[in-house]
Amino acid sequence: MTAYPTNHDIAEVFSAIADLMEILDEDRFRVQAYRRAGDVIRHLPAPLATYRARGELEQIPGVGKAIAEKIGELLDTGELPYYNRLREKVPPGVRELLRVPGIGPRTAGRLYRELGITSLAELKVAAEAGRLAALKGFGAKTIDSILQGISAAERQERRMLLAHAIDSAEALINALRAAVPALSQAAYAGSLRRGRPTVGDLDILAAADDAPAVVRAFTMLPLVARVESAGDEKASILLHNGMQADLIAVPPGMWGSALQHFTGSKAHNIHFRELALAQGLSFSEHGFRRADGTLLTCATEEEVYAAIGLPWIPPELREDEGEFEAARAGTLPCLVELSDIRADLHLHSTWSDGRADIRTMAEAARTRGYSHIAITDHSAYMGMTHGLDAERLRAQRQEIAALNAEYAARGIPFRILHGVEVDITPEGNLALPDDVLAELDIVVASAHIQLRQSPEAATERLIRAVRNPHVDIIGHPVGRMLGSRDGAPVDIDALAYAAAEHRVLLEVNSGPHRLDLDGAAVRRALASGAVITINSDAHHPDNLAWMRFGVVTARRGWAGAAQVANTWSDEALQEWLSRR
Ligand code: DGT
Ligand code: CA
Ligand code: CA
Ligand code: ZN
Repeated sequence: MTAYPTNHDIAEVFSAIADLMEILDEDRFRVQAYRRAGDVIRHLPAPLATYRARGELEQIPGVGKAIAEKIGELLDTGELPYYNRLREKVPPGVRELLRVPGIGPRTAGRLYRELGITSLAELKVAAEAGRLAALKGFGAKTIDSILQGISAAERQERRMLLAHAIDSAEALINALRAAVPALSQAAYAGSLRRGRPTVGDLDILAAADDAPAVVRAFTMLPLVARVESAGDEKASILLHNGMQADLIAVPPGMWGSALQHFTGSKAHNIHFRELALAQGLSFSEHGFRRADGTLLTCATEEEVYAAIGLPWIPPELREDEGEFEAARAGTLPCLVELSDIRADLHLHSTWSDGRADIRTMAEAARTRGYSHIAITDHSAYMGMTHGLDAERLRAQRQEIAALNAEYAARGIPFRILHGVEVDITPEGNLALPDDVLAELDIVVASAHIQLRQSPEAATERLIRAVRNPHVDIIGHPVGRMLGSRDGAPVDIDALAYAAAEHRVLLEVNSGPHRLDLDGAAVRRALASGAVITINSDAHHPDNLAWMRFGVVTARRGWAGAAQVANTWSDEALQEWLSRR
């Protein structure tokens, strides 16, 4: 843990304590108390340090004297001896079992205490060997679903977030460029280039006259922990951060065909090769082989697609979901680009759980060339004292008005919209009254708790929010967290239809764990006539840069700039929202 633990860090500690106690079969009520504390802290609108400074820790629901003391210890030292002692009693691999869908702490505890299982690998061996049947209450069906869960957990473990993968791929490419001055081109391909929310491995492509020298240099980069295989054109390595990377090195004249091939997807490539074959061309990463045996090489991807009579297809569309048909018909969309974005309509500040004040967030947005932003701090909800209520919203409004006046006086064409991120209750009500919402420039409505609902309830919840005349944006509509939680089973078509009718924007939240709506949902939403907005949901000025991941996600949903409301001017946005 870092020297200054965040609410999230501390919440994780309490959740871990609850898991460990449950694994050890300790008192249910104490387990529940820690679990509740973890959940509540995770959703607090202000830093725990602020609560403590005001002597209000024990006013947080679920936080009593004992937990308040532990929060204090964690804030001061970053450590909790009580937690460390618990961890010593349970091998680390036992908590890993919880990643298997269907295995909770109680089951993990029984697997550990009754069968001595201390890791996913051991669980797999035991399940396959039929040893789980020895446990009371473990029928064939349970064991079967555990086996399926294990492979799901294994798959998940190996995939990384797009944002992390891009960071590493760019670092690798920069290091390679520095090591090989004669490199003519280098780029990442694979699912990373297609912008998938998670990525299995990094596929790096390099072009140089001396391909084997590039492979050698690649395997010797300091970032590389282990070389798994290496030849003249290819190498597979493991990075120190645990990521797997493939390098393919080609002569510059083959760059286009290699880039096309290694970008994928596999389904796109299969369809592509069928189309090529129909024209008597056999395609591989080396180029097109004609019937007479001669090779047609392609230095650019444009040449690759042109060879079979198609325009270049953007990588984000290459999933064989209609892109070939659109390319042939000349109806490929002109996709939104990062440079089209001129606003970020979901930002937090220190007024709730953000890490920087409004001015700092605004200046970060100006640095990015934006013309307007919305500050949308959290509403007070679930009895939280530091979310915004009517009174604090009024105070915040004055601060924003003063900043806007300052920009106007300095002749800077930049405006801060005063907004809020208001909670949608499980029933679809909003956590602030209508007259308070009416005073705001823009309202983001989001669901944060109790996302496990039936499809009907989850959809109705959001549609009720859409129907509120003050709501302008539905934030992270599905509520998924990549790697830890599926989203709510929202009917995207029904939501989008309602959003289009009531002129409410659907968000593509750019947070690396969210990317919500995802590409497929964006495509459906646009088809139902909805308009989207791509927002960073930044809690820190650095996080405004997440916008690029949201843009890639929207592109995977075939979104053009006109369908993304934050490519519009402030006036155009106001005009659109007011015409309802
Ligand atoms: P990932 O890594 O699981 O997120 O997904 P991709 O799409 O990056 O897949 P990967 O790394 O296995 O391969 C990268 C691309 O290279 C893939 O999209 C298509 C191409 N490719 C690689 N191996 C094969 C293959 O055996 N057959 C075909 N058709 N294409 C391949
Ligand atoms: Ca890959
Ligand atoms: Ca690969
Ligand atoms: Zn937010």
